[in-house]
Amino acid sequence: MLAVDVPVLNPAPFTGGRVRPVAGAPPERVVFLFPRLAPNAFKVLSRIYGLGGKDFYAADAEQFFEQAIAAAKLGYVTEAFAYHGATPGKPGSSPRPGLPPITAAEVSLGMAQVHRDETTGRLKVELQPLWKMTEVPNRIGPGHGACPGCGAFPTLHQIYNVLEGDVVVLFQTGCAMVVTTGYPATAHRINYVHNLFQNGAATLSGLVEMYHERVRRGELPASKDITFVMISGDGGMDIGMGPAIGAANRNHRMMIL
Ligand SMILES: Cc1ncc(C[n+]2csc(CCOP(=O)(O)OP(=O)(O)O)c2C)c(N)n1
Ligand code: SF4
Repeated sequence: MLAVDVPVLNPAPFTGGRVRPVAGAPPERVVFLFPRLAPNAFKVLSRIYGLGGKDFYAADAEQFFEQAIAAAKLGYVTEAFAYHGATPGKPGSSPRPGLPPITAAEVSLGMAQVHRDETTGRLKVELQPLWKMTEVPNRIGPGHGACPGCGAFPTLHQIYNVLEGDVVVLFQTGCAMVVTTGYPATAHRINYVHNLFQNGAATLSGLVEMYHERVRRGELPASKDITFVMISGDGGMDIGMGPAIGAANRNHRMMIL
């Protein structure tokens, strides 16, 4: 038996079925004794609801109770997992094929040369002219939902132009993330991750460390060209300020833009 000690405001006589109060318990507390349950005696029905902002009404909840009661009466669960109230769409259809992922070779065109000045220790960066940079294919595909004239994407393109090799990018929540990731498509032609303002820096720094650790163990091929970049806005730099400063203090090999 399993004993559960429950404080009660109104210790009325308990008339439950298999669960019963212990005789002689003080009047302000009731100790219930539950028959010890066999392993896996619980039956679980998982239901996902509210997808796509669908409302959830009392009638929906009643359906859940009816399904639970039916399972209890049957003694087993016929449908362990189901979506509730979701529109199935067109199950056979698939999105139109988009542009292929960008390869590292396509974007490694020498748009920036970096030299260390050995006397001062400073880095000297020489950039190709902007007209020359137009040769670099964009890691963000065209046709996304940004407003015409949005400044975010030319800026990103300029940064991407000078980053050679593989790039893993994490966008925090914000307009640039929303307009490029309309389900089921994506405009990102490189490895892309999204996470929340307060999680972005922790997520990307974790990926950085996981990557280098797996390279160290010989589980991933070493690439000296991989760059981890987090794209942040004022959301990420106020709600996510602490994790971003933490990532900077820990000195992970990543960039925050
Ligand atoms: C964890 C979390 N907190 C708060 C919000 C609400 N929120 C949505 S967008 C946004 C501001 C985003 O600003 P910014 O990062 O500059 O992006 P942009 O203005 O380009 O959309 C906030 C606070 C959210 N989506 N998620
Ligand atoms: S940030 Fe968003 S709302 Fe602003 S111009 Fe760009 S796409 Fe439009």
